[in-house]
Amino acid sequence: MHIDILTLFPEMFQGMFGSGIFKRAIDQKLVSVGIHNIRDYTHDKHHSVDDYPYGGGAGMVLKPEPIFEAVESIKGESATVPIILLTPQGRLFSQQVAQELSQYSHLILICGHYEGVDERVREHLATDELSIGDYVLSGGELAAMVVIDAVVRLLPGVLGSAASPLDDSHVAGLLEYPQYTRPAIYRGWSVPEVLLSGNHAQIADWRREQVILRTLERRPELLDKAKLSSEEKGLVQKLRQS
Ligand code: 6GU
Repeated sequence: MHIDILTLFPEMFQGMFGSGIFKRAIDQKLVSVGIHNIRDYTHDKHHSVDDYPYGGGAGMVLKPEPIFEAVESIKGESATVPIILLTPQGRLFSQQVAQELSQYSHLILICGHYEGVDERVREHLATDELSIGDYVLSGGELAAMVVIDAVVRLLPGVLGSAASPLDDSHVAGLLEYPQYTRPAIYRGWSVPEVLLSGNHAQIADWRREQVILRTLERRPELLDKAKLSSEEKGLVQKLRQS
């Protein structure tokens, strides 16, 4: 996958791509990233990226020309690459959207800033708009990083063979079971007995029950949407009654 990012603050992305799973994924050529400064696509002598809103009001609005020109120069001939505007007005990002985006070989992300982006960018350039939640960030950069993180870790080979993204919370629409490692007793707090038993069938049953229990306690609304086996549905019934 190749990801192009249009931003006024390219330096914000250095940390993310310089370490951890991203650095490894980039070194292994599983993903490549182009970080483009929107300001580089201006032509006036002040390199203006924003201007006052027509009709008045507070704040500045990102001008359309540099954003259109940046996208057009990056996109080349491809007609199918998603052009995603990060904005609090976008559709809500989720694991399902991450999975959907992970199927593309190329993504273009536009980070909005200031009070907004000229509406013609939404209408005539962006093919999708994403928000990462119901709160306002000062720019789309952190949102772009969230989207990229969730998408890139789904790409084949990025997490390595041992860790499977299929077990993650939210992949099946439910929360993950609790995890423990050594020591078996820490400050008097013991690891659940069943996990030390070596009985894999019992461990699997316990984990399935924990998944349902946790989700019921913390995010009950997820259970209504999740695809449950008939056994799991029985478990929900039982736990709801107890
Ligand atoms: Cl994508 N952008 C901004 N500025 N704020 C947000 C957001 C995006 N998603 C949630 N809040």
